[in-house]
Amino acid sequence: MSGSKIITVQRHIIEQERDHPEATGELTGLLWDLTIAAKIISREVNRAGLADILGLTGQENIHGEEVKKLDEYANDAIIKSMDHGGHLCVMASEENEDIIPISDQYPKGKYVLMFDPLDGSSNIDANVSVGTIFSVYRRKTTAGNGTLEDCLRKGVEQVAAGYIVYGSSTMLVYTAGHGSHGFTLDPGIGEFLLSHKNIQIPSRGKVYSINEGNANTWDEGTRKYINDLKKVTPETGQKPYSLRYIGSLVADFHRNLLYGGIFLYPADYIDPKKPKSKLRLLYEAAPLAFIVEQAGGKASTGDTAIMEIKAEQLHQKTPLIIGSKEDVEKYEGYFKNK
Ligand code: AFP
Repeated sequence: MSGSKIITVQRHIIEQERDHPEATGELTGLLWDLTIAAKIISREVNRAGLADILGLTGQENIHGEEVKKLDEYANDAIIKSMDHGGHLCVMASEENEDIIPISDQYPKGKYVLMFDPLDGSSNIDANVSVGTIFSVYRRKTTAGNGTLEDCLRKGVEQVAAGYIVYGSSTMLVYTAGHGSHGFTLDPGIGEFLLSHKNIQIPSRGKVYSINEGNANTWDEGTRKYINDLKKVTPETGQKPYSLRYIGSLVADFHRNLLYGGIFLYPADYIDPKKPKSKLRLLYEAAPLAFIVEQAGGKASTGDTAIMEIKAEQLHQKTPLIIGSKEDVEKYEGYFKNK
């Protein structure tokens, strides 16, 4: 074992809180509960490949209940881990059409939790990394049950955000506004240990991540930008960027966060009067924007900072261009001049 300190996520959260004497410990409790949900989901995701041979899905379990699909399982695991802790007044999930109230039997807290329980789950049967994304806001209403108003927010109002990527190992990356930090789950002891302190995304990358099959639906600026990334200019030494696209947002984002690069899911302009986006503002774009900004990167729609968009609807969609600062800024130049 090397000489570096072993820091669990719990200790890290507590130590961050100590720097803020006004903190009540509620956010610490909330984040702690979330790590429990993450471990439960991680265990289940790791067993996914055994589902058919062990009869884990699409059949009845020993209690005679039908075994749920993994995204529903993850959704339930988060709700059941979070609803009774007294930290939350309301939740919203990518899987639920409406807000999720806290049951009358449980105390209500001052925070709002929004999450995408298992993003990229269509990839799971191929053993591709998937992820959970979460976002925490302080409530706007003052007492009782939280409302839709508590959920329809601007990204800049987030107090914490994070994701868990279930990959070759399970990693949690979170920010509470003091840098973005990564923890790797040690399955032997069941703890997330600090492995990536104060992550800094390189200011420029060599990778772009986009679904190029959609090229005919893009705006002119995006088309030109992507074309230019492939150019070779011997005079300046510019080499083409490499394309890396998994199709699982957390996995694509995580790689680019560590190595540098740009992820793009622009709007579909097949009908130029009605551009259509795919990714969700509250459950995907805003939390990842908070994390990338805390790591020195940037997130944009092309002309607006993701963090500045006020949600009008729970499942609102947005274009998402996210990653290394200089790469995102360069894209914005192309987008504005389209
Ligand atoms: P699923 O959860 O249905 O697999 O969708 C994944 C996702 O929302 C996001 O994780 C990917 O970045 C994006 O969709 C991929 O979309 P395309 O398949 O259109 O490229």
